[in-house]
Amino acid sequence: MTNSTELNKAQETSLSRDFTTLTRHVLSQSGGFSPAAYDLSLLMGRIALAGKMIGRHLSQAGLTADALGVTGEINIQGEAVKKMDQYANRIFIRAFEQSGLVCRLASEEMEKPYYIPENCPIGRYTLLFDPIDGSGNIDTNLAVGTIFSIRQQEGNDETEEALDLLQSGHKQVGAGYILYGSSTMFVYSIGKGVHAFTLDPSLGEFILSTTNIQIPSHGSTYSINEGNFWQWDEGMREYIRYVHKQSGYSARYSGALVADIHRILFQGGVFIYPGSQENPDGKLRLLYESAPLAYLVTQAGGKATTGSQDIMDVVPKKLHARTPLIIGSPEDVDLVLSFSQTEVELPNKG
Ligand code: AFP
Repeated sequence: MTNSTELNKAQETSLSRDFTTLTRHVLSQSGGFSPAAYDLSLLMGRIALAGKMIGRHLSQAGLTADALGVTGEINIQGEAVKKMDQYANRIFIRAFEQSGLVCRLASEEMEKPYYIPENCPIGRYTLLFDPIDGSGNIDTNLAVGTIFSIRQQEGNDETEEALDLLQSGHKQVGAGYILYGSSTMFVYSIGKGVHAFTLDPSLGEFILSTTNIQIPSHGSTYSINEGNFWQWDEGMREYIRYVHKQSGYSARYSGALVADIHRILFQGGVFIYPGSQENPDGKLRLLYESAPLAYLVTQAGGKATTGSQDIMDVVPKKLHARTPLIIGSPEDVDLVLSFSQTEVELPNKG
């Protein structure tokens, strides 16, 4: 009797878990069954579909013709375009054509926003995304990600500068990432906490795996490309010397922002991509890398700053603007800032 009751309970738990799919969760998070809630859940479902297709392509990367290596083109950032970058960008465009959801897409791979005129009278949203973050990892079968930011469609600026997109991170109505790692995960927020879903390949569905993620206030990880040490200002170099002298810190840096942030979201710590003498604004792009991750990490109780300004407050001057980034557990972000800002209380640096 006890055994069968326990069995029923276990079955109930696993059934209720398996039925909490991503789109159902978004619907319940956006407060009911209004047309706006349906639109947002459909939109998130299309992003998830794009993610599943990208994940499928990545999982066969060594076996298909157009997954590894570069196309021979140079993108707007001056970087060599990888075949997967181009493929994933096309997947996003196809996922939103004729969806009626998104009027405009902007990505790392496109110089100007991509308009979908047939969606514009009804599409309420603009989607900004980095189709493959960390694409340098693909050829060696390491983790990569996709980052996305959702904004309400405002205005109809079709100029190259897309002036109506040049607004702060507070304009985001949702953001998230997909991590293609040992499993494929979808992590998102629409301003009501941060929630993680794991792709169940047998169902083809993202199933809720962790709800209301809270970033630890401190973690042992510091994540930064120390190869650039001599290009940073003295404050940043001092921070690195400090963690080298302390016990309890571990350097972890994968070359894919999404993978590094995912670790920090769950286990705490700090990710840093500072400005350098050559590139004072660093490498990372504000609108589709730093701002969406700042939105998520802030929702989880963390912090994100350029070093002098909250990332969420930064108003970009152009679509592909870059920004330095210090992001993660609040105590660890404050510690980094303490090496360059006197107004933050200094820890014991003995
Ligand atoms: P790619 O997508 O061009 O590989 O760049 C990845 C990235 O934007 C971010 O995901 C990494 O954290 C960062 O660049 C790595 O840059 P470095 O190689 O300069 O450390």
